[in-house]
Amino acid sequence: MYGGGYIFDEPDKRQLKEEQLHDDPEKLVEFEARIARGEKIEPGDWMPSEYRRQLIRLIEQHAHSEIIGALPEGTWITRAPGFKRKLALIAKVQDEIGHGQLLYNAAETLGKSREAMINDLLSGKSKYSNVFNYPAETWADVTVIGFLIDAAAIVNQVANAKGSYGPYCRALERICYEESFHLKQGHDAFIELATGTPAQRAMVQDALNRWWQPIMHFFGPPDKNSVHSEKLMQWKVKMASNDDMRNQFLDAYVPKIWDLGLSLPDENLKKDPVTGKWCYSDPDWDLFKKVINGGGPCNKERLDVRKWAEEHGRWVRKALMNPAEKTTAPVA
Ligand code: FAQ
Repeated sequence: MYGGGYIFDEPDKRQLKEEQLHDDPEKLVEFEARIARGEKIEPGDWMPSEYRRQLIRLIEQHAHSEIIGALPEGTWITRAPGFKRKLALIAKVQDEIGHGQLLYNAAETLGKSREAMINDLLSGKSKYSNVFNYPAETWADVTVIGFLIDAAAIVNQVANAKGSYGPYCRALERICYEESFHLKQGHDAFIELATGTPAQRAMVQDALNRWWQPIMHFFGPPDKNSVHSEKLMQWKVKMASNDDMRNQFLDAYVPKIWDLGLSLPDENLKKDPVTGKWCYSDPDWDLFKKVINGGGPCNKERLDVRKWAEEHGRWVRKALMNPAEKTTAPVA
């Protein structure tokens, strides 16, 4: 256990069924009417137990993604090419950790403690975004993350900022302002390589080839296989389906990549002129499942770093909680 006991634990499925039986049907009707009228639900308001459980799951996974997501780029702070790129990267990584804080705060309003969320991340019980389980091998990888993963995150977050749960929407609004700036710095660094020397172009092409499939996975399984979309969309937590978000992303960013004379590793990728939807090869969904369940190339490394940080920061948390008590830093 990291950092103490549970104030709240996510109910298991049997417990949840039990709770749902006690959801007052009249209150449920009124709740759904409020959602239909576009009202925001606030922490003290009545909400069905399944709405609470789903929000905790989604916001918590999002928070974990931000703090784990800082790691691939974080490893490049000391190696960023030049002073200005280094400054921008330091600021971006700090912002991502700040987003994690905002999101943990939003999830806490639903009754799950920070300690319980961190414990669930470190034990592997909670998920975080698939994309952060791949290594950032070259500087070009950092530009692909800053440009395309931030872009993908913005597509998702701009949509969901209009959702039904007040604290999550307000956190997303602020996050989107910062992510938009991240996207600009990522795009700028990406263009610099794409319009640079043959070696720089080759490096960015190689990074695109390796990151394309994880980025296609980022929006989640196809709608027909999405477990949670139906309920989440009914309750306006998710404001666009996985396939719609993927399509929006392709619409906005594939032309920008092609305009730079770069290619994407999918010969079936094209926009259908009749439907306006993008066609693409199905990414490997078995690989996606493996990666999100702990079997990706960097899952162990990512969690090990967080465990180290948790252990080595314990004395600081203890000192903050009990300023009168004598605390000493562990010897490194
Ligand atoms: N990775 O039924 P659905 C960022 C899981 S922030 C891992 O379709 P849902 C910022 C899903 O949890 C990036 N797991 O799920 C940044 C579920 O498993 P469960 C994170 C995934 O929730 C940029 C199962 O598959 N953003 O990048 C993924 O309706 C650069 C079935 O799937 C958010 O978290 C995945 N990609 O839709 C930081 C936004 N996709 O829980 C640093 C909030 C699906 O039943 C550098 N989240 N799964 O065991 C969402 O909008 C939704 O959760 C989706 C998935 C759209 C991701």
